[in-house]
Amino acid sequence: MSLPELKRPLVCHIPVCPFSQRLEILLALKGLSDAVDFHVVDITRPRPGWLLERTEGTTAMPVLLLPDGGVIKESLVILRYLEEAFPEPVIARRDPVERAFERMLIAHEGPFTACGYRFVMNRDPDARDAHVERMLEEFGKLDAFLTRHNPDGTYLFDRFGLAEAVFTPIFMRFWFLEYYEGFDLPQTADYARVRRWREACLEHAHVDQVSREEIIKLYYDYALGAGNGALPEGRQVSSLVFTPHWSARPWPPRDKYGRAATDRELGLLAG
Ligand code: GAZ
Repeated sequence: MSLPELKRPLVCHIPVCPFSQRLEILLALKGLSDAVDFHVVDITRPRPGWLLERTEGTTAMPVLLLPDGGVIKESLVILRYLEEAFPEPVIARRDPVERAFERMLIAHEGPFTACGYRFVMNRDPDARDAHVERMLEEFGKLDAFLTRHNPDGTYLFDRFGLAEAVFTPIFMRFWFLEYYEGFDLPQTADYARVRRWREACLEHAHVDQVSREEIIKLYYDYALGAGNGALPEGRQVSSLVFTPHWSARPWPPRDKYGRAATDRELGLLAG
């Protein structure tokens, strides 16, 4: 396929990618899901030529293609662009100080995401405890920030806003830590504030673009240390493929440190 002439901005994305779910959540909050078109890219195959031409060779998704030829990369930048290009209803904070606090919390997302990502991809059982500790440290930082800025509230401010759109997809991906690592936040006062935030984020009406089952099944290869559509040893088909559809596949084994499941056991062979 070649790129048709665009009438509206086009987001090229990988379904189930947390970075593109942020954009979907923001548009849903605004009631503007139709303002932007989405084009699905298969992460297990090489990117189409028309896309590489527009991105000048970079492969990370999401990218936003503008009708005038412009290209916007990086989910947080695209998020900001959408907030400003479609200003009503406002989702990000307007007050300069509140905006700064919002951005400070959002600045935690990189280390937070990377920490969970390294944890799920770890292959060394002896390193597990250290990963748990680092993950709790990251949750602890979020707890401290929320406690400082809104001790009695649920969200960072009075409602689900930009920071929540940024973090919720990551909280959802971290269901894989619960499934493959048996990791969850301890039920202690130390994490009560971030737990309350996370629960409200996960229950919000506009975050239903992906399900827990889809995440667990598609991210199996991450749990084996193979990210971004790479193939674990001995396998022919990535757990991130579109067909067979995830809903038709069995749940993967929880034990990521034991024997890895085969393509057949994972329901990845068509027919
Ligand atoms: N900083 C970029 C942004 O837009 O915010 C990151 C974009 C990105 O890494 N996109 C990935 C990609 O396109 C797909 S989503 N990779 C292919 C390529 O060619 O670069 C899941 C995670 C995670 C990190 C990444 C992903 C994921 O840690 O789904 O949870 C397992 C990749 C939480």
